[in-house]
Amino acid sequence: MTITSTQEQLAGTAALRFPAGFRWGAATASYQIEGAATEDGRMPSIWDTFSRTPGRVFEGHSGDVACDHYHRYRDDVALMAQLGLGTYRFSLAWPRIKPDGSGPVNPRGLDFYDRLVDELLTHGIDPMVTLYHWDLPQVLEDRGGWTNRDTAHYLADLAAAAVDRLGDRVATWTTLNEPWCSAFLGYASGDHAPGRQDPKAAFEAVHHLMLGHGLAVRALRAGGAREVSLTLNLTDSRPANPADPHDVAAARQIDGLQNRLFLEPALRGRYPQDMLALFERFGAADVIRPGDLDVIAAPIDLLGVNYYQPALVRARIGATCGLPNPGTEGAEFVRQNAPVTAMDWPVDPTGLSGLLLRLAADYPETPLMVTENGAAYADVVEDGRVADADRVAYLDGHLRAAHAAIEGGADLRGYLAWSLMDNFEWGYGYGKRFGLVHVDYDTQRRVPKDSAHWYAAVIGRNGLD
Ligand code: IFM
Repeated sequence: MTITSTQEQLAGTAALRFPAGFRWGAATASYQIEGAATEDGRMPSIWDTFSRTPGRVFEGHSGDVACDHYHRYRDDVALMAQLGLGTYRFSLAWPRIKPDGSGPVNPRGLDFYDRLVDELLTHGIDPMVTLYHWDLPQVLEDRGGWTNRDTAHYLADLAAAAVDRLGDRVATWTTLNEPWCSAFLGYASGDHAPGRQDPKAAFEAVHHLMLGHGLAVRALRAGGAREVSLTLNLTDSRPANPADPHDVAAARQIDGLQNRLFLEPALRGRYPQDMLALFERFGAADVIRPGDLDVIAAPIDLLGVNYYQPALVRARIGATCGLPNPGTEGAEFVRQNAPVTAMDWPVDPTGLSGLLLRLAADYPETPLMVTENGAAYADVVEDGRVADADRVAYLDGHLRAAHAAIEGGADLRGYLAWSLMDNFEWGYGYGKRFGLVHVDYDTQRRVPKDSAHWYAAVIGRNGLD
């Protein structure tokens, strides 16, 4: 593809079509939408505890009710069908399925997902199941959480129970969603549950999450899973001044902590040297045992890419970039000259094309799927309508970027918007709206936004006009 045609695509001036069989869908996560926090045997997760701790979550919000999807899943699936979604990515609530974390399965917990999967299939929608999207049973955190090696084995037990019950109907499985967040937001900055601030614990968590991923891949394969994946939140880390070797080194450091720390063990069976140095510096290296990396590198069929924004990085003595990763001293994020979303995240679709092309170049054997991409804006319902032109522009730009990456050789199999509907945005509570569908949390009324109608048309024509 010529540079001109890439620019035309990103500028939104060319009609384009995705490859036949491209998978279109949307994603959610259990704690963010389900509610029913104490029903049918579910026990607390670390997010129940965290959101009950004063000062942790915006205005004391919690996932107790959320979008009440546990009770409204039939209507929500009907809505998905109206939008023409072919794939729905959702996660399992570990404390529903194994209320005490490691012990017996609670059949009523799995019953819910059984019903959901059947409902999806009835509507012709492929279920894509994530095992772990952050709601660790609190009882496991009380035993050390992800700093405890046993947690990795318990994740594999969860995988075995889930695939045993759902594997006859669920083809695509994901072990972890965004282990970077679990480790660094959960154990280093404390912005996420369990709210710890301990760099050593964060690196221990990285390794045990990755070990859990590898063990869960094994368990899923043993249970007959047809397609197994891992989802990472990756970024395109760029030096502010590419001619300055210090900026280049700072950008590489951020790339290491957010990308290579997870990509390399999963896809190449090794931690990069610069990351191993950080395990050592923070006293966490001894959690890496002989043989672990072979387990972690169990082949996967698909790499899930969650992309929201690129990182522009410069070196500055005495600075920290604001990332919660220990080991980012001397690196600083530079504000980009780009519009921002309600999260204050810069909108730059070229980061997605750059990232996908880099993954295609570095890991050509692994097919890719965008498993999350989207934006929060301050949406309002007026006369029954949500006119979210800014979200449409965001999605349009990123789909053009995804298409450009495909044209450039990336084996991109699908795109899932984040999120199907507005939901509990972790520390921001219900204050940030990422949905294609607006949710009124007082009435639970759903209103598809303009972006939902626009996305349905994109799916219908398998591309953009
Ligand atoms: O809401 C989250 C999701 O749970 C994980 N990826 C990023 C989203 C937006 O912050």
